This record gives sequence, C-alpha cells and structure tokens, in this order.
Amino acid sequence: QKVSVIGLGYIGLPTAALIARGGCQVVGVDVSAHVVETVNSGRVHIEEVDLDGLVQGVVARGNLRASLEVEPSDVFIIAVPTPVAEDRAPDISHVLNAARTVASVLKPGDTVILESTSPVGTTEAMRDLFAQLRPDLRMPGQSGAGDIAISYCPERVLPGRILVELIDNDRCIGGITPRCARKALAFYRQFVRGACITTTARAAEMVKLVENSFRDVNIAFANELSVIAERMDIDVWEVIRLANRHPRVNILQPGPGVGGHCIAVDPWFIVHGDPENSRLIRTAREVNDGKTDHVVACASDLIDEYPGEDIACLGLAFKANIDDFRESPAVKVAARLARRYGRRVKLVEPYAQALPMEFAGTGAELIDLDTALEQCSVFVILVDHDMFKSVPVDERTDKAVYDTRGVWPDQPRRLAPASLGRMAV
Ligand code: SAJ
Repeated sequence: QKVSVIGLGYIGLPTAALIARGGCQVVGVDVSAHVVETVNSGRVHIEEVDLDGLVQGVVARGNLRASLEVEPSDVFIIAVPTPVAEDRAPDISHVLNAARTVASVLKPGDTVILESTSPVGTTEAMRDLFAQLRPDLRMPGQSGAGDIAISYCPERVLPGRILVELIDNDRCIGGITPRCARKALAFYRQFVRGACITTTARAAEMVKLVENSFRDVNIAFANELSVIAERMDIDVWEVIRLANRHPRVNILQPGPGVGGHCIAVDPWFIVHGDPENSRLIRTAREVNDGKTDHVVACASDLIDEYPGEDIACLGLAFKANIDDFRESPAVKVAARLARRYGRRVKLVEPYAQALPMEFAGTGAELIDLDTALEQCSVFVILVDHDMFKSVPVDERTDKAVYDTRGVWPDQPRRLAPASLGRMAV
C-alpha cells in the first residue's frame, strides 16, 4: 500500500513517519523545498518528542521520502493549515490547492482523507472539486458507490505528546458515505490503538471544532472568574480548587489568555458558520483575548509602583514546559511591557535560545532565573513552567509579584496594584 501525506507540518510529518514505521511506502509532499530536503536527509524541521529518531529510521529504511510533487498512491492524507483570515473567515485555500494536486493523480479504488481542522462542508467541497476536475471518476454520494472513498478524520494530538496520542487517542472518522468511512477506518486501524468510530463527514468536521471550542469556553469561564476574584480580593486558584471538590464541577485554570494554533482559532470557524447563534462561543473568544489586555494593564499598574526597578517576565511559551512561542499570550504581554518599559524588562524563558522577533528594538533582554531573582524587584509570571514553581518562598519574599498562573500560591501578600487597591479599600 502506497500512502501520500500532503503537508509535512506538526501533524503531517509525525503521521507520515508512523505509517511508514508500520511498513507502508510513504511519500510526504510539501510545498517547501527546505522541508523536503530536510526530511529526505533524515532530519526534522519541527521540534517534537522522539520525532527525530523516528524520521531518521524510516527514511534510512526507505519507507519514507519527501517530494514537492504528488504521486499516484492508494491513500492520500491531507494535513495542510487552515488559518483564519483577518475578518475571522476560515481560509481553506490550502486544502483546495492540495485537493487539486491530488485530483490529477486519482484512480479508481483510491482513498482520500482530510485531517486539517476545517469548517463544516469542506470535505463535501473537496468532493465537488474532484468531480469537477475528474469527470471520468464517479464520486461518492452522487450516484452509486463511487470510484474513490473520501473521508474527514481530525487529529486530536497535544503538542509534546503527538507520537503517543496519534496511536492511543480515539479517532472519529466521517465518511462522505458510510462506505467511505469504512474504508478510512480499515486504514487507521493499522496504526491506531484507540477506538475508531465512524460518522458523517459533516459531523466529524463539527466534532473537531466543538472539542476546541469546549476548551476555549471553559478556559474563558476560568479567566472571567480570575478578573472578578481579583477585584473582590479573593484568591481565584483557591476558589477553583475548592469548587472542584464538588463531584460535578471541573473548572480549568486561568492564565494570561489562550495561545497555540488551535484553541484560539477553531471557535471562529463555528462563529463564522452561524454568527447569530454562536454568542457564547464568540464571547468566550473575546473574554480570553480580553484577559491578555487585562494582564498588561494590571502588570503595568504594579510596575508603576516601582519606578526604575527592573521587571522580570517569567515565561514566553504558549503553555507550560514546551518550547513553542507562536501565538503565545505570554509573548504578547511581555512584548507590550517591553515596548512600554524598554530595557527595564528582563525575560526569563528556559526554553528559548533567542528572543522572539516581537522584542526587536525594545532593549529587553533574556536572562536566567537566578539573575532575575538577584536583579529584579517586580515579577510578572506568564507561564507555569515547572522550573518557576520550584523557587522557594524565602528567595522571593521581597518581590512584588503579578502571578497570572498561580505559580507561587504562597507568595506573601502585598498591597494590590493601585487600581485594585482603590476597589479593595
Ligand atoms: N490554557 C489555560 N488554562 C487551562 C488550559 C489551557 O489557560 O486550564 C491555555 C494554555 O496555556 C494555552 C492554551 O490554553 O495557551 C491552549 O493549550 P491546551 O493545552 O489547552 O491546548 P493545545 O493548543 O496545546 O492543543 C489543543 C488540544 N485540544 C483539546 O484539548 C480540546 C489538542 O487535543 C488538539 O489536538 C489541539 O488543540 C489541536 O491541534 O487542535
């Protein structure tokens, strides 16, 4: 069985490598010559636990190679990006471009599976594009059984655990017809240990969007609580911990906003599909984005109470214990503070080799945690890296701290920042 994986990004490359390890002949297709060269030399262009060794092995054994061109195959997996445009409309142009190249090599009996997070109806749109470009082939759901099988099967993996979760997570497989779904199911069964459950393509598209929206709405609840609790001078982490002792309550953790490439994006696909009826989902997005502005304002209030003192921003990653800084609320907050306070701002990020470009020209610099503890008086905690949690309280009793992640719960209480102080008195 020959498999082509279109798009060698965070999902496509690990997927291609896993299928290749299972013994299939896999061709990874990407528009970037750099990515193709890197993979063909047995190396990786993305950071992910254990991926480098896996890719090196399957390339050396000849089971995986990369190419700029799509080749005839038995199975095609499309895993290209689906960003949102400025106006929040989903941009499925990469999916349709990938589908165009696949169409040119399709033959009866082939299976096409879309994995990219997509607005509802994208898999059908892909089917219609195939029908238009290949009138010689019968498409599923149009008349009779169809010559090719088309399905949607979203990925659900967590960065940092991608290879484990690709195998262990349950998969939801949506076919254009039940027969398409059964064909895709037989394919995934070869390398997925989790349950594989079939449904329609439209339902599967919605499932993916709903999963990430569920998380966004729940994080928004925690973020909204954190602002309310701050005004009421209550420790939100204690409130959440105690409320979660209720057997049916499970509140998530507040933070400086929501980052990453999925949770802050996918809810817009639902909102765009039905703006009138998605008020809660839209509001959650606004609450989470607004939390970033709130953190900048509160941190600035605190900093203004310590004129001339150095400020340590702890963490830049989009979440704990990873080295991914894209779409990170921590970067957004720290960069805005750096633009305002310049070289007084020091950044502590054990996972960064260099500062992200957002800090160019601000005068802010990267320092280590020990130096920050010696040199800085004000601490703004933006990421809950384990390394930060382990600072003993006696090393930070004299610091003024704005903690967005509840990393130092035992920090001695000090007067709240000016704006909150007025409320509290
Ligand atoms: N966050 C909080 N509070 C929390 C949990 C998360 O503020 O209690 C923040 C994080 O700090 C981060 C953001 O949310 O900035 C997203 O982090 P995450 O760990 O919730 O999710 P991602 O983006 O790493 O991965 C998500 C996962 N989706 C779900 O958990 C429903 C993953 O399974 C998906 O495969 C992935 O999106 C994706 O590719 O769609």
